[in-house]
Amino acid sequence: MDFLRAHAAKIAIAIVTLFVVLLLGEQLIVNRSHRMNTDVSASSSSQQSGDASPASTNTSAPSVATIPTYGIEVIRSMPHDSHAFTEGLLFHNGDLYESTGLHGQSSLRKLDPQTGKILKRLNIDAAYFGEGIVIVKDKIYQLTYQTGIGFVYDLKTFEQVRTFSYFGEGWGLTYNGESIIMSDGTSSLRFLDPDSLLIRKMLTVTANGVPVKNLNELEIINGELWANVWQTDSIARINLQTGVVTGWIDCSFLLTPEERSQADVLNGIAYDAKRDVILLGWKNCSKMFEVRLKSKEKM
Ligand SMILES: [Ca+2]
Repeated sequence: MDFLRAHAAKIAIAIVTLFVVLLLGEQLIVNRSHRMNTDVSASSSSQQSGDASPASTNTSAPSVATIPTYGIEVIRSMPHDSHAFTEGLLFHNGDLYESTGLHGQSSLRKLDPQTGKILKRLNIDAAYFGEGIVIVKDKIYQLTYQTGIGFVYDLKTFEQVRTFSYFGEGWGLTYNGESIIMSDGTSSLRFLDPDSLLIRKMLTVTANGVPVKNLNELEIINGELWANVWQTDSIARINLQTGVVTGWIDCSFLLTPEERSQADVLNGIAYDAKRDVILLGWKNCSKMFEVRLKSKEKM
């Protein structure tokens, strides 16, 4: 008892100190808990409001770029030989040229660009199935589908001046001022030297990273490559450097149901730069259509 009496003051101080320490500790814990609750509440609120906070951005699904579809407006229709199994169309110095296919019906034609009337025609040996055409300088080049032989004609006389060979199938042709560009039914395009007709490079066409096969008739329009996709009424607008499809053009509305039932597939694209007019044609269709691209997206 003497010990307790002697140290009562110290013991009392120790008890009070311990009580104060415990009280402060409890207060600190309460404050910390409250701040955490406040933070969670703020974070939750910002996500629900859909703002551009990193949290809401990170939780959103990865977006896939949508390739726009462009509209076209019809200027006029013009007559077309419904017996012509169109495999290629092009303008050259205001004149219109057509290649037709099928064994025994293949031909090279020069047409009146206003009336569609056949001005000049060269029938091709029935052993060959005419395909895409292109004009470089004073020569017309024509592919022949699966026979691996191309014909080169004099532009004015249609006289055959040489042949060339290629592997695989021959579908469409066009010219970008440097190379002849050739499609073969796959997603790959060949860039050919116009003189040697050897391959300079290959380019794969893709849409959203996926190869686009069945590329068919070709045309260069204001620096872009246009290619229709076989068995569809769609034309792809293609970046010539990257092969990326930057837009689609839906041409299906051009044909009436009756014309659609009579015609085969879309397979003619020709651009007259002087008039800024695009001519579209279907195989065995009695009409061709002069159109212009609308400046705005269709949808
Ligand atoms: Ca063409």
